[in-house]
Amino acid sequence: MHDYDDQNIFAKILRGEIPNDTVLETEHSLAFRDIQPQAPVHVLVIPKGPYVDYDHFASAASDAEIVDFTRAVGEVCRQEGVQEDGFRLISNAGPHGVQEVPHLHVHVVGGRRLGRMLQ
Ligand code: IU
Repeated sequence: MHDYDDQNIFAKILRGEIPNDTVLETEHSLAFRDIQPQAPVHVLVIPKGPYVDYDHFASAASDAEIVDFTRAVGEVCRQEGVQEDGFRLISNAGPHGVQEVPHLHVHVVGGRRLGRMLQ
């Protein structure tokens, strides 16, 4: 279920094999701009550990990793200035969630009024 592919693009970003536009780095998390932004603010926040999706992370990560990641998402929202007008957090998982990259990521999307749901 949670087989981790260490050749996925975010694993390569974490290993420094592929460049990225970092907005925040913490002990256990990295946040960088999505290469195909869907809104003025579109940042991906990922844990540095090899977790496929939210369920895998929530069940296998340490408390320290979970706290760090949760705080990193909040810090990105503050840093990007979307706290006041609002934003959306999305984490796609598996085929029904149309997850493209099998490494947990939370999309932080904002900077404009969004539709009721993203496709
Ligand atoms: P997902 O469907 O939630 O798995 O979306 C993956 C996201 O990763 C998508 O928004 C891509 O534009 C984004 N992305 C990226 O930022 N950098 C990359 O090298 C690749 C995908 I490949």
